[in-house]
Amino acid sequence: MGSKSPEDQIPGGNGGPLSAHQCSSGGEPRGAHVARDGDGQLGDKDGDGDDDGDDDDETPSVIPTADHGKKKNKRKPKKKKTKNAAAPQQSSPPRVLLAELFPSGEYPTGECVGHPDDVNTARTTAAELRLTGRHHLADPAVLNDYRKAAEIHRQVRHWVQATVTPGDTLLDIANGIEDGVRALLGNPGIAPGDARRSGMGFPTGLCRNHEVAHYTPSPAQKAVVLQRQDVMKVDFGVHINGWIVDSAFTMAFDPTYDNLLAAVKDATNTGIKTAGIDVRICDVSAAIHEVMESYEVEIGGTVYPVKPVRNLCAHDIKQYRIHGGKSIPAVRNADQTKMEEGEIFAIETFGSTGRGRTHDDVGVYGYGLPYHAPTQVNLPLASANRLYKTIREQFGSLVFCRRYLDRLGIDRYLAGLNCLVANGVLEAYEPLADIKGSYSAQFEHTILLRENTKEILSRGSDY
Ligand SMILES: [Co+2]
Repeated sequence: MGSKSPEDQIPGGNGGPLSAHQCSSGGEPRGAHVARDGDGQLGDKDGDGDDDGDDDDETPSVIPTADHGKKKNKRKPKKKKTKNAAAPQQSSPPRVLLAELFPSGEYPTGECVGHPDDVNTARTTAAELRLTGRHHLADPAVLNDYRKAAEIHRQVRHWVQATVTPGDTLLDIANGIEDGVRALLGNPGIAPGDARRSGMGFPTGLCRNHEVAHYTPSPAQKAVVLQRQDVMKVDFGVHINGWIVDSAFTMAFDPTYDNLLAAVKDATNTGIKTAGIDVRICDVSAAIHEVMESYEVEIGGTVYPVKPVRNLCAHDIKQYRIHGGKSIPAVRNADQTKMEEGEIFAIETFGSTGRGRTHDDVGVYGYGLPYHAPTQVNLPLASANRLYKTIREQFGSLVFCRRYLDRLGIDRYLAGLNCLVANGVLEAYEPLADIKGSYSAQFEHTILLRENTKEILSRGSDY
């Protein structure tokens, strides 16, 4: 989920050239293949027993676990099927509890790399970290839960990449993602407090073409059908105890957009590579900017430079807070703020063939209470006060959308919702779009700045 910053808040100036620019492995054009080649490990496991009743060989029904060490993505020959009961495997659509796939209770580690400039001797001490409230990543239970959330993200997005095709409605895709996440967690999130224990970190974003961020389908609107020419950003979050994995990718079915997707994937990977403890935000931004601008894409005979979207930023994440307060723009700036040990960042970049700047589009994406929301409010509208209590119980400060209220069986909430927004109690998030006719892409990973390593939690074989 992108962090929006008004353009005039982006510090001016020039962070200067950065030496760290190298094209990362994410730079090769992949475009259309994202939908197809996330299946590097299909058939690669022991015991490909079709005991889930889904025996369509053309439909991948096995979902790989983290295997980011592998250099991707050639379909390996399927092993002979054995009817022996083997370790359970993920189904398609994903419905197998993740805990059943990892009986040890230990979930796969993300990709771990060193911090870029690991020479600082004045590193924060453990005691200081406790004081700043950033000690959670040293807790093995928190770390394991966080890795579990990341594995659920990988398995659910694999299902998207393997099955979503033009002709699908965005509503079905969003519901499919959210049903999958909740099934793998084993938590439908209906009883009060359940969705705060684990579930969606924010409403699934499905933005096409010039829509850049913060669009989610609503049953109240005319059905939106995915087209073959669409470039679709898929952005969803999985949380356990408020620790949110925020990760996004872009799908296209037409190879025209390969370079656009490659640019943004490269820019995001460059941001990830540059990030680390004691690294200044301006240096991460400058590296991202340089890489993004080095690409162009030809669409319909016109060559477009790929522009970084300047008012959507990478951001830190705090418990139950998708935007923790630090922002990393995708354009050069003079922000000397450093990334610090114990911090969690969603490194995301957006590239566009339009202006590289978004405006608020019509409609509402979602709603969120501030982190320190009062226990109750007393507005003139009784239904608003009741709705406030429900929202606080169900979601706390997690961002939610109208679909999430619908599935709780709440009805006639619209007047209350609008009243809470009008009174500044509840924040509403608008869809964000570039100019019509433009195309944009997004890639995003959640990274943990641990004491001795940078863990790219959501890394998979796909991106
Ligand atoms: Co985000």
